[in-house]
Amino acid sequence: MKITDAKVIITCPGRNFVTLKIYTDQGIYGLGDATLNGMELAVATYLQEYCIPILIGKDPSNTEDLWHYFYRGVYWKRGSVSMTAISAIDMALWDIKGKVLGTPLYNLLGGKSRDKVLVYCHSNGTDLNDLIEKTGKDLERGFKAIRIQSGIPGISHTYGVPKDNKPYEPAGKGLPHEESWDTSKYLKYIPKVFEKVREVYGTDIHLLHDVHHRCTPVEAARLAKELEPFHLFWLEDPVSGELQEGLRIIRKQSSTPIAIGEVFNSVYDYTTLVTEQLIDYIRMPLVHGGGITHLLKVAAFASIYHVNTGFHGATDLSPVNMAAALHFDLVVNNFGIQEYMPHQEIVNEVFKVNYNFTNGYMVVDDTPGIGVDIDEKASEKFPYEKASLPVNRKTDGTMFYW
Ligand code: CS2
Ligand code: MG
Repeated sequence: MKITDAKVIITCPGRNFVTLKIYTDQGIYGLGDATLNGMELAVATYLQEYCIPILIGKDPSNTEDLWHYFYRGVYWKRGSVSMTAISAIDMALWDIKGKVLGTPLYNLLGGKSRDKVLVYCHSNGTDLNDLIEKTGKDLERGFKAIRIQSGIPGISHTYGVPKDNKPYEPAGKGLPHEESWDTSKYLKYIPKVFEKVREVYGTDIHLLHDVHHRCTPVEAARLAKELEPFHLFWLEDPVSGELQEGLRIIRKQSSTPIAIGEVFNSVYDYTTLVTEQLIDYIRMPLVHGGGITHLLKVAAFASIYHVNTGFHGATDLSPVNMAAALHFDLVVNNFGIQEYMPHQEIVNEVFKVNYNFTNGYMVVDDTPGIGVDIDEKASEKFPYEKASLPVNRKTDGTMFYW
């Protein structure tokens, strides 16, 4: 079998998505997600100018060799842009493999270890009352695990909380807008938020929280310790995680489970974190972490150290990634949880999905390969629109992590 062509489809049904479509001489094609929020065109260009010409004529069955061609073989390696491109290629090749063999992706990865995938949603309140109301609605919808984010008094715009009561979308139109941040106000308020949520909804639900990289290790240690009584499922990205050793400070102080790494893209970002058991969940998603081929290895490595998966699943990852992640989640023994931020309805005009949510869990059907298709004609109705993630400054103007 040979790859005859590949193309990059960029579309914006409510938000931008980049999809790689690889064609073969057997009339079968595969799809891979190549969406990197705010940097869509950089990935598209890397795929179009560098990767696609190399792929043409290669045997798509050789997923392992082709992965190493684009990782080990390429001198300028790693980084979000090139790893997203590798992920898209890898996903599309596994999709082809499944379609050729007439079997869903989960069978190729080892078969089902569970029947359904535990997912968590986002409950984002502009203030505590709004949060309590929204959490109640999420519970009514059947969610068993909920990520709790709240507006903070005295901070004009908090990560994860939409201003206009619309569903939260991280990227805004045009160039990055600036937000402002005050760690001390945040640290003072968040324990009260969890105290209230537990008081109202009890201890049966799983609660999660995303710090979004905004603490130093010692601040994160204080937060993790103060949140201990509320038994979080996890505290996400308490620090930026570039300094892996920094997690030792948090770990020594607290037993609150830690999830990290939605912005990571290689197993090498995780070595100290995993071997020293400084975290409990790996967040790196298939779409940014080198695809199925790499994540299978990362998950196996993590499992030796009792670290589980908890893949990133925000709306800026396309339905192709979501379905591929669900196949993966069904298989690996050390699956922990999957993030599920439902896409807007309009996304279904372009992507035909094969998964659904019922009562706290998600499943994919038995369509061969990943099982998601793209309607190219419909995708043309939604041309690319420039959008960027915000940047963040401390209240005195100092540039900070967003
Ligand atoms: C977040 C994301 O889902 C998460 O945990 O951290 O909303 C993240 O900010 C976006 O995916 C960025 O594009
Ligand atoms: Mg996050």
